[in-house]
Amino acid sequence: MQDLLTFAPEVAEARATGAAIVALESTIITHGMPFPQNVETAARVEAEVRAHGAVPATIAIMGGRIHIGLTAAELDALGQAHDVAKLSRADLAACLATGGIGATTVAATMICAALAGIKVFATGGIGGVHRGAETSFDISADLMELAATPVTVVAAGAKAILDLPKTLEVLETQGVPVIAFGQDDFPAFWSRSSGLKAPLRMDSAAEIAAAHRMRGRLGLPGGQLVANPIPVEAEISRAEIDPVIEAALREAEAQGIAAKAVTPFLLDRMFEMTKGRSLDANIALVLANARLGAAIAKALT
Ligand code: PSU
Repeated sequence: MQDLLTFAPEVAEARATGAAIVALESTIITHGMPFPQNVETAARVEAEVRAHGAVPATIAIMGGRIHIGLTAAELDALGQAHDVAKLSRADLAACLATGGIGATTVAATMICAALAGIKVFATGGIGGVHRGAETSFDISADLMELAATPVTVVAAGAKAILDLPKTLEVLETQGVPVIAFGQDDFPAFWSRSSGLKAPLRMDSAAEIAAAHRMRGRLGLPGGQLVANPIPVEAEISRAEIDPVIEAALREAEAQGIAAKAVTPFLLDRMFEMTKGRSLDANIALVLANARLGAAIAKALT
């Protein structure tokens, strides 16, 4: 297995010394944000992890290998590359076997992080049950991965473009602990509250780390979803963002956008409709998740 993994020098050193490591995904770079903000944000998120006492490991697939940590040049190349595959559990092995270049979603990043022995992963928002899933059956593989792979994922909830009540239902069915951080409500990505109560609440990184360890002791497979609300100053209220989401969803439907293309299409249209505000909020929440991820990773060492 180790011959499939390429560790960046700082990640290799952190592994050797037992330092805290936080995994970061690459789909947010290739399919979640426009260039150049994607590359700038990726570098800022890595810096934020370092500033809070952990080592960042951005994960991507290149040249038939799983890269655990990218150099600045690799990050820049990935951020500008076209035709990067968006990889989930279903297509990770095929991309590795054929030597393609692939960005890892939440699901694929969890798989790679677990292979590398990394317990904590910070991102923006997980995929979930799409609106209209009762007919489209579009449910992100991220939810099933959280049930299968022992990584604690820090996100600002699930993206509000989704059906959040159904997303919480599937997570419950799959036995995934959903922990709101510092509040009772499940956050809604751009907004601090979805209006739905989260199943669990914790107020410290130490508690989250203890719960992660306890799942291991019980032999329960799967990870945890830590739902960290966007910082107050960066929030876009639900009243403001909901009509934008509705408009973007109508366009996606009219244009017949389906499957993996849905989330990138919606994020891109919302960026245009909010004149960049949705992206500013997205950047702020990822940075906040990087900080909390570093604190949890440190508590786990
Ligand atoms: N977080 C963000 N932006 C993103 C994503 C997360 O702030 O673009 C990506 C993650 O990689 C997640 C994916 O796994 O969106 C969900 O895609 P889908 O809905 O197609 O499963």
